[in-house]
This record gives sequence, structure tokens and C-alpha cells, in this order.
Amino acid sequence: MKNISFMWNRLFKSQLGGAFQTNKFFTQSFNLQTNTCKMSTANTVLSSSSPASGGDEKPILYSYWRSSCSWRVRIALNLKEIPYDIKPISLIKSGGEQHCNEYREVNPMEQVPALQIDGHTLIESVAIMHYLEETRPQRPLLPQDVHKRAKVREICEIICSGIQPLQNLIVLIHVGEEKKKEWAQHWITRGFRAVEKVLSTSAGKYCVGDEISMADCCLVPQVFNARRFHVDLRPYPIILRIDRELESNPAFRAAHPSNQPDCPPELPNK
Ligand SMILES: N[C@@H](CCC(=O)N[C@@H](CS)C(=O)NCC(=O)O)C(=O)O
Repeated sequence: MKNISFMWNRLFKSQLGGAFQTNKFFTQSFNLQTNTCKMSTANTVLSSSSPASGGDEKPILYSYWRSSCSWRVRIALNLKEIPYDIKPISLIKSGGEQHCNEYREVNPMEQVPALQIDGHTLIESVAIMHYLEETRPQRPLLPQDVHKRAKVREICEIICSGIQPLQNLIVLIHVGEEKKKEWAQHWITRGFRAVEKVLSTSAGKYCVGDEISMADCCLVPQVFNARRFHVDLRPYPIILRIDRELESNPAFRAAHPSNQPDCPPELPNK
């Protein structure tokens, strides 16, 4: 059994440089055999320590490099400086490892992400981000102000309920190869029109004011998806500005698909 460890510190040093390296030591490790959906017991045994302490064991994130929902959680973990291990679940290999019996025990929705943390297995990216926010309040992802919080949730909801599910892999397979691009473009465009409108009153430097929030964790991966489907983004200048602003943020960059252990070597910039 061959283990590969990624010391993100090295990545930060080689690719990012600067501020994020100090005392931030993200170790993402994965096991080549997990790509066949065999999960090592060593990695699934978790500490039962209290959530507030973060437990002794590193959380394990079931993730796929190009999954926007996994990416949201990776950003949140990185922003909160929570070290974690990644178990890649390939959404395409052998018809999709998310559908294998063993993974269905982890996530009965047969989707990524899932997070093992504090002795629990959590699914649903937004619920996971809220759990992290409530148990690890450092570097808050929700504003104090209740109106601003509502705006953050509004943007998350448009993206996570109104856009992503409609262009998810399982839906696109159902729509068919011929129509899938047009289908995805239609729903992303419709949702982005709404997001842009909300941002026109909520945005500062980021989606809501000048602090990075959950809304930004959701927006950036969705912009990546929009580009994948060749959506014309010119009508959305605020979305584009915020995406550009966050492009160089170390927590966002480390979470980027091209920096994931399961990103195919021939696709580092896709
Ligand atoms: N509401 C779920 C959606 C998860 C989801 O759609 N994940 C996608 C990847 S972004 C997936 O696993 N798709 C696999 C499939 O469609 O078979 C969440 O936010 O976690």
C-alpha cells in the first residue's frame, strides 16, 4: 500500500510564497488505494475529543479535485486554518466511486463532500461550513450584523440551491452529452443574474462587505464551473471583480482544483 503525503507548506513555499506559510501547516495525505473506494480503517478512526478542542485526529475530507461543493469546504477549512487529510473520491472512475457501497455508507446521497470530524461524519457542504463556524469560531465566515448574515445566506442559497444542483454531474448525465453545455449555461446564467443583482447592494471588497464570508467560499468555485461551461461572464462585473480579488488569496489558492492531490497531472490548470 503506497502512501503519498502532501505537505502544503511546501506548496505554499513553492507556489504562493509569503504570509500564509508561517505556522500554517496543512498536511493533506491520501492513499492511492482509496481511489478504488477502499477506505483505510486507520484514517476513519476519529478522536472523540470535544469539538471545541478540535479533537486529536485530523478531520478527513472526502473530496474530488474539481467538485465545487468539496472546494467550498476546502476553502472554509483553509480559512479557519484547520489541518485536514483528503480522501479523493473519483466521480468518474469506474462509473463514479461515489456510488460504491462503501462510500454510500459515508454519504447516502452518493456525492462529495463528506467530512469526518470530531467523531462524526457530516455531509452537505453548507451544513459542514456551518458546523465549522459553530465549533471553530476563529476567522468567522458569517458577519456579526444580522442583515449582512442574511445576505451571506441569500447568496449561498442562490448558488447552492439555485445553480449548482442543476448543473451537477448526475443531472448532466441525464440531460445527455448533446444538450449538457447549453443546459448548464442556461441555469448558471439565470443564477448569476440574481447573484449579480444581490451583490450590487451587498458587496464591498467581497460578496458582503469587506470581510470574506461563506458566500465567497461558494462563489469562487461556481465561477470556475461557469468558465468550464463557457458561460459569458461579461454581464457580471461584480462577480468577476470578487473572483479576481480572491484568486491570489492563499486559502483559496490552496483549495483550487489544480492544487489537489487527485488533480490529473495533465490538467494542472483546468
Ligand atoms: N448539496 C450537496 C451537493 C453535493 C454535490 O452535488 N456534489 C457533486 C460534486 S460538486 C457530486 O458529488 N456529484 C456526483 C454525482 O452527481 O454523481 C452539497 O452541497 O454538498
